[in-house]
Amino acid sequence: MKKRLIVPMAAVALVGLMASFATSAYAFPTKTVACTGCHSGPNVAITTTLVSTVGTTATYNFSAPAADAVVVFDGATKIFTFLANTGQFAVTTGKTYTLYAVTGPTTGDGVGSTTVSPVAPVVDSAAPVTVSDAASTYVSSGTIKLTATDAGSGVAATYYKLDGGAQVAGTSVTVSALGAHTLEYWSVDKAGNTEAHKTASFTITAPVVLDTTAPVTVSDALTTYVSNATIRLTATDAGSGVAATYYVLDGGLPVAGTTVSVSAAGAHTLQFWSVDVAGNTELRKSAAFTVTTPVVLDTTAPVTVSDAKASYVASATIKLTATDAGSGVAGTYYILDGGVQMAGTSASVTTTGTHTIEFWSVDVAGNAETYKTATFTVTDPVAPTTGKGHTVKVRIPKEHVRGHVATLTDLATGAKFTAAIGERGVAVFTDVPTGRYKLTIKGKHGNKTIRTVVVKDRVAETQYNGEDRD
Ligand SMILES: [Ca+2]
Ligand SMILES: [Ca+2]
Ligand SMILES: [Ca+2]
Repeated sequence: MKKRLIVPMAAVALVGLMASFATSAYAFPTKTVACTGCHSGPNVAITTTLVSTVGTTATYNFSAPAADAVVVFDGATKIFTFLANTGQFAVTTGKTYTLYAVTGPTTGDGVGSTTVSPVAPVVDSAAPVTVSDAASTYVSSGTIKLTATDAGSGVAATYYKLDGGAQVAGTSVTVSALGAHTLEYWSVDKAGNTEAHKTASFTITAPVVLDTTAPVTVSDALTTYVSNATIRLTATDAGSGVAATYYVLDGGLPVAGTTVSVSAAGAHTLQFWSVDVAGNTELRKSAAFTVTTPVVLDTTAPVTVSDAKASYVASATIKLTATDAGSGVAGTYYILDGGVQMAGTSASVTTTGTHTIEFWSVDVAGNAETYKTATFTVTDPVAPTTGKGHTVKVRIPKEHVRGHVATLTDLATGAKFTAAIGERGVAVFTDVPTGRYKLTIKGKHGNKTIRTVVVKDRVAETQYNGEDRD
């Protein structure tokens, strides 16, 4: 019976044990009270998984497949008891919690433990800070490094744009293009904070090279040009580069330049050379060329004019003058009175009468002018003249006898001309200019003015047969 009771008791005790398991039946270890020997059996594996952290509350799942029970301690305080081998619990961040797993209440049973230390999510509102190591000048090429730091969530990425180009992710950029450059750069942290863009300016310079070689200049000069020569000089230099090109035309003064224009016809000589930036001077070169006069197409005949007047006395000399636009006058010709063709620009005629001269010219290109005609007359001289005036014969009335003297007095100038009265009462005055004269006779009755005598051009003889007048 007792045993029978015991059995039920045992059963009850078992039930009671089961009922009190969470509080006392399992002797879990604590931080402050060592349960020495409570559990010394095989290790009971236990793992935790962080489910979430919201604010300061972290939620974990645990798993201890071999365990019968699991407890969670906050320091020395047991805060959760699980009579199960899986479960979930929530704790406040900022502390370390210990989980124990056991397989039974006796010392022969196993035990295991683990800890969790939940932390609150980082609150990050500050952008990263990126710095560059860019120098102001690089020779040949430069490599700029970007270094970003972030307080909080940490740097997610660093970006840059070179000279306004495409956005590139990276922290190092190498530039070798000569000249000035601008690098724009910034970083983004893991919380999504983007740094304000920064810029670095720098210049890539060409390396300094030792240049001991003079430039080389070439010309495109031809040997012959028509009307105008334009010669171009092209210089190249290995090293420091061409500083200047010079030339001398026909031994003149040096001129800086690379283009030479010459329009003066004839032979020319061009000397040219260049100097590089390092000061190396090229030996002068020379080009000889000729500028020729252009061939003009001439289809226009010359034009000839004569100075022929309508009439001439005693003789005529006709001058012919020819001009030509283009090739120029080759020759001038004339035919006088239908005679033989003559070459020349002057024709003389002494034969009295009416004459005709035909004249024309031919140019170098062979264009012949249509002949022109001039008609003129040559007459005999009206009277012989001597010196500056005329010979004047005056017949004096018979009472003024031979041996007396006749005088012509110019009424305008008072000039006097005298002549002896010869046979038949004729007095001959020579070299008397045209004009009006007073005729005076010096006879036995003294001086007597006879009359006025008019001497006209080409009227050589004036006679007076009139009466005496005072
Ligand atoms: Ca940050
Ligand atoms: Ca050079
Ligand atoms: Ca012509």
